[in-house]
Amino acid sequence: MMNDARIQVFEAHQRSRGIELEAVKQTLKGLKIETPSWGYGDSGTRFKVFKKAGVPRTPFEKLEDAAQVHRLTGMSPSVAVHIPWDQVEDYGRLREHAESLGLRIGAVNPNLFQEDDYMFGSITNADQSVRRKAIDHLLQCVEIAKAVGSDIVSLWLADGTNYPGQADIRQRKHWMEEALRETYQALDDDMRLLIEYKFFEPAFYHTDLADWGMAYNTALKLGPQAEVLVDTGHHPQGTNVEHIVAILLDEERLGGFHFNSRKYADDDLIVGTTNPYELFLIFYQILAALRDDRRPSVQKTAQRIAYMIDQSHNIEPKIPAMIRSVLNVQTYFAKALLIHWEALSEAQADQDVLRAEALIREAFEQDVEPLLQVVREEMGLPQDPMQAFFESGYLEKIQERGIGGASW
Ligand code: RM4
Ligand code: MN
Ligand code: MN
Repeated sequence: MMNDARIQVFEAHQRSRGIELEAVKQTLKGLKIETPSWGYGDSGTRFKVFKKAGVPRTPFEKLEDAAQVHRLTGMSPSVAVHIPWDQVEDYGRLREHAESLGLRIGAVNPNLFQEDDYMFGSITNADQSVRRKAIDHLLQCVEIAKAVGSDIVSLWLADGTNYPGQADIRQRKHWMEEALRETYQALDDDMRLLIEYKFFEPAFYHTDLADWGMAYNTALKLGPQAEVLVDTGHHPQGTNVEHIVAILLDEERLGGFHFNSRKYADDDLIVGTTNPYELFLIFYQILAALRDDRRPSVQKTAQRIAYMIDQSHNIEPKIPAMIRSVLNVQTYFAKALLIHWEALSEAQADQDVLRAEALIREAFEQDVEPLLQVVREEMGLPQDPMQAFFESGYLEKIQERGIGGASW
């Protein structure tokens, strides 16, 4: 039941802050967050994969679980796939299955890190036949994207070395650029290649695409259909991720996000659990770009950002973990929508440091739950998607799948 008094208090409070709630609600209703097929499967650390009962056994069942998240949150109509984890004989059938569930298939992620051949690298391997094999996989993923009706191929390259002197870093860079050029050329005009960077792991000395600058430089060389993907867990400690976001927006090359939380490394925990202020500040930069009427092309970049989740649920039940993640993204997005932009511009023009900081923090501290309740009601969604999921009987139903579902 909606708590009317709480909503009235919220609305009155926002009115007194000078916030136009209708526009905020409209923007909130448009927020879409893609969930990853691999987040529904079993995963673990290098020490252990805990096998859970009820985990999807096939890509088709992963889509069925993802459909629950969308049904209850109204925010996740697309699902990213990873090839070969989600390899099927007939991609037309996979697409139809997604559509029958009210979903579509989103980013296609080539996997260039699990074959023995790739021990010393894939598209940067000194062995020409391994490079060829890796490029062929990239090309196959472009074709799969076309077959499932997706316009995004999203590449994280695991290539790197463990020791100084192990390989010729500059030669590898050229091989990588060659491979990505060939991949880029296979894209249809309306497709995008997202390039995801990460500073370490599985390699520990150097990684061929280690940071946003390398990813951006590569995208720039490839052309306008290549953009950078920011995974929030892929930076050294202390990195100002929202600054990177602002720069990539301004350069019109921010293609998408992999949201997740981290405390130490690439922890892939439920988004918003460790550093919610960072998530909020990322949205602050995006909303600022969306409002920048002087720069229509930056606005366009901000409008088509692909928001995706990239998590591994090692110990927690996967579907509710995904629901929590989607709801957390929505919460911190909603808070950023409550920034008082005009007051902020004035404070910045006056170089009023304390007021500017206070305006940002004040938005972060707003309780947006009443707002989200109204939005959910207007969208015909359950007031409490988490509770609705636990009451739906779906978790009990999938127990019949038994133990031994999909895992990497
Ligand atoms: C990587 C990276 C990729 C993800 C793989 C499984 O660290 O985040 O996006 O696809 O993990
Ligand atoms: Mn990622
Ligand atoms: Mn990662």
